[in-house]
Amino acid sequence: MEEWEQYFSKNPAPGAYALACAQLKEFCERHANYCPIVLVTSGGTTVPLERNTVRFVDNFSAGTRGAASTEYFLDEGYAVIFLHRDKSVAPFMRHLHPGVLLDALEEQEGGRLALTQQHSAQVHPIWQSYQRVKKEKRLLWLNFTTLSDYLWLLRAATQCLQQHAPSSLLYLAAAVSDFYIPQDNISEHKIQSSSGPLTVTLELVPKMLSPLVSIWGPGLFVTSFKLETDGGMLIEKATAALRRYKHNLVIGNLLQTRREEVTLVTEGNSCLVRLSEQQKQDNVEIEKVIVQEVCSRHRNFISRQLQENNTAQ
Ligand code: PAZ
Repeated sequence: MEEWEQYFSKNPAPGAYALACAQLKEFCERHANYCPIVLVTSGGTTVPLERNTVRFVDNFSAGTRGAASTEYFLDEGYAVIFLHRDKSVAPFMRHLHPGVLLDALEEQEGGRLALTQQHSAQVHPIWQSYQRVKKEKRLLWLNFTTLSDYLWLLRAATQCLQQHAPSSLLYLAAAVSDFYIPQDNISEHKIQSSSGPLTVTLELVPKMLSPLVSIWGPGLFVTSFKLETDGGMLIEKATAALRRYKHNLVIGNLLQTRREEVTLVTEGNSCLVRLSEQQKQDNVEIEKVIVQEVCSRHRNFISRQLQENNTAQ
């Protein structure tokens, strides 16, 4: 049995998983004939140290990339499955920071609170887009917290979308833990400090891109992200991932500069995307540029696949 198969040999948490699978099926069937569908993964996964979890290992990702990209995919006409870390940055809502919101309100006659004219003008187009997407039911919200929740949902979503290849796209922006504690080794209850210093051994998570590309989602356009902190390694690591998993696109980014530049790596080619000074002044988000580029490559991919299918017939 492959390592990844062992991971899925245990059952998922009951209830929420079954509901998510039903939602995925309904969502994909409803949209597949009308628009392309993208799975956007977003935010970081946790690795619990205890089964009744008090403590866990986490990472830095707030989910900004995934949330912003979701809005731009919706603008491009996609239906979006937004698989995100619970309480991470959310599309549309991200523009309304709770702290700032209090400053954006003013008291009207009669004591009613309303947005100031300036804030109302800013929020209005976001509110309109949100309402349109909601009416068209083009956004499916699925959430995870732990690595395990994430992996089960990733597999289910990929298998659903596979039925609708090549017009479905995976955009894997979540920061997924590379390490975990297997179920059998997790302490049932809160680890006691009275037992002295804690030594934890984290095992390597099986590389899920491998079954994802070749078994769960063959024929899908798969875009993964690769994060590094050492600029000298980025392209090499991104290229190695592409060669190893044989998917369509790796987007390399550095922790320090990820809001202003990324590198799109395909077989034999790497293309730096960097916001210009003008774009920064105009508050253009890099996700807008990334998503436009990914959609254009996805459209070319679809055309090529259709041509190949026609030639084969
Ligand atoms: O969530 P965020 O906007 O703060 O960061 C985005 C990101 C750096 C997590 C993403 O662009 C990324 O690189 N995800 C993949 C990370 C990896 O597994 O290498």
